[in-house]
Amino acid sequence: MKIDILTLFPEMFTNFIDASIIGRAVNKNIVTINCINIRDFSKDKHRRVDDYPFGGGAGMVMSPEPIYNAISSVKSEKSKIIYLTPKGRTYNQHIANNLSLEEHIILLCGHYEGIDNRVVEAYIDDEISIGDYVLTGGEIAAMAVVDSIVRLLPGVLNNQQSFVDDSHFNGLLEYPQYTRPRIFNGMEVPEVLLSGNHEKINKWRKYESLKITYERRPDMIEAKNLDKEQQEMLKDIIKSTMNASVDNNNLENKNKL
Ligand code: 6GU
Repeated sequence: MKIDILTLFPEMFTNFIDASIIGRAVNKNIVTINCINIRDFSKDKHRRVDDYPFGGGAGMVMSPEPIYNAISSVKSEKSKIIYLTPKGRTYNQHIANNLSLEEHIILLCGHYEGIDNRVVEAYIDDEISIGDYVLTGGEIAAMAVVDSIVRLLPGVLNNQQSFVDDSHFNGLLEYPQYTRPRIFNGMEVPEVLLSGNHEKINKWRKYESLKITYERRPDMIEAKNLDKEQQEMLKDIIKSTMNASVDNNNLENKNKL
């Protein structure tokens, strides 16, 4: 896969591209990541890349020519061109999975009050936001997108199993994990994980995954088709949370007396 990042701040990406799992994927030539400085494509003698908005209003708008020229310098028929903007559709694992199948991705990082809309209309295939909050620019969002895609590419993670259990990959949040020591500050690791009984362990993990998802992201439970075993587990989880809240109410009432 090839990824080109069009940005006014290419230096923000240096450590990100070199470090850890992304760095390893680059070294193994599984992915090529280039940063292109949009300012290099300004024809203006002061290398300006922004201008005042037509119609007035606060802030500056990124001019269309430097962005268009930067896109043209890397684009081919196979390129998927994505603009990172808080106005985009909200990024999720499903989008990451689809993007990991692309050959060439171009990520355009916006700044100021955004970019001239003619560029968006004519040259952008998709607009992505990484959540409902505003960042000063698209760079951190671009890093989130690159990271989530690259880790899915074959050969990047050592253990191919490792992303199928991830939170979100199968539409649920991940079960809790533990490592040594067996007792830490008086807290023990759940007994079942030490049992060596893999059927029991898998069942426990399936239950815990369902439970944490039900508690934190009921919307994900709604969206998912549960198998028979999960449906039974969910009934049990609902029952025990109702009992727990009854217990809590009793406790609260007791405390009031
Ligand atoms: Cl993609 N860009 C900016 N500037 N802010 C954001 C974002 C992107 N996603 C969430 N907030």
